[in-house]
Amino acid sequence: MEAAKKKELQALAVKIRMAALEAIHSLGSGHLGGALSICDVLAALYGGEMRINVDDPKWPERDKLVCSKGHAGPAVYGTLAVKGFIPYEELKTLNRPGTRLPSHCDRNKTPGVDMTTGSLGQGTSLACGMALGDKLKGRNSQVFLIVGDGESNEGQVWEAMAFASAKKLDNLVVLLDWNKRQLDGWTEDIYPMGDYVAKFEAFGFDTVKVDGNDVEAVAQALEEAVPPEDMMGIPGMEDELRRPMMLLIKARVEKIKTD
Ligand SMILES: Cc1ncc(C[n+]2csc(CCOP(=O)(O)OP(=O)(O)O)c2C)c(N)n1
Ligand SMILES: [Mg+2]
Repeated sequence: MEAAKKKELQALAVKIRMAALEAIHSLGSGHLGGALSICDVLAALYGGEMRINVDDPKWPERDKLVCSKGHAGPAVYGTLAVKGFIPYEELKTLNRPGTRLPSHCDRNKTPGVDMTTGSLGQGTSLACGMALGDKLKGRNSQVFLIVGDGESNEGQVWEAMAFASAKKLDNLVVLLDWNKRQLDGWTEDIYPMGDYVAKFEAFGFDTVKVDGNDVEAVAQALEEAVPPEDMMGIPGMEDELRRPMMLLIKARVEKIKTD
């Protein structure tokens, strides 16, 4: 990646972090950690990888984001404000009466939000439906799905992942936010899920592990995740490429021993 592009993405990630913080600070409460852990991912997506149109947020051919961990709404809103989908000042209305920015993502309220989420697990099935729908319509669109590591305790996540693989949803990119926390505890203590990479590979996904606090690394992994068009149509090769993708977004968080 060119140095200028890297700088641009890093600056965008900082802006998104600040915007998410400002929104949550103005309200006085919210899922701060869950929002902050996806800011670099959002910068990589909205800073280049995603095909979007600020003037036409519902453009059918666009790439779509499903933030299945809907409680990270303030990070999504921060991104949309920085990109110009909503006025920056509106962030201060987070979860206030009459707002277009409820605490959890709502596609009927916020321009640029592609799917309503908040009940953990459900966004995964919705994203698969959207990816399949885009394929049936012949659209060249990607669906990016952010899933929490705690959220992956939900059986619905695995039902959806099996579906994605069975339907060869190569236009689906799952970003598993391995921030190691869920609400007030360590994911490992509450309900350890073992090896995410092995699980997703067993479900028929291609997988990549990436440093979730390195926006350049996330952007590069995303670029490689989207199947190259010129490889399609090659007999024998096509089936190999028609697999959904999972990026394990590893936060630089380590368990602190207190004893
Ligand atoms: C079905 C369902 N059960 C419980 C909750 C309450 N809840 C909100 S956030 C959260 C923890 C989620 O952890 P994780 O997916 O790791 O997200 P993070 O906070 O790390 O972003 C829970 C249990 C919910 N939103 N939906
Ligand atoms: Mg988590």
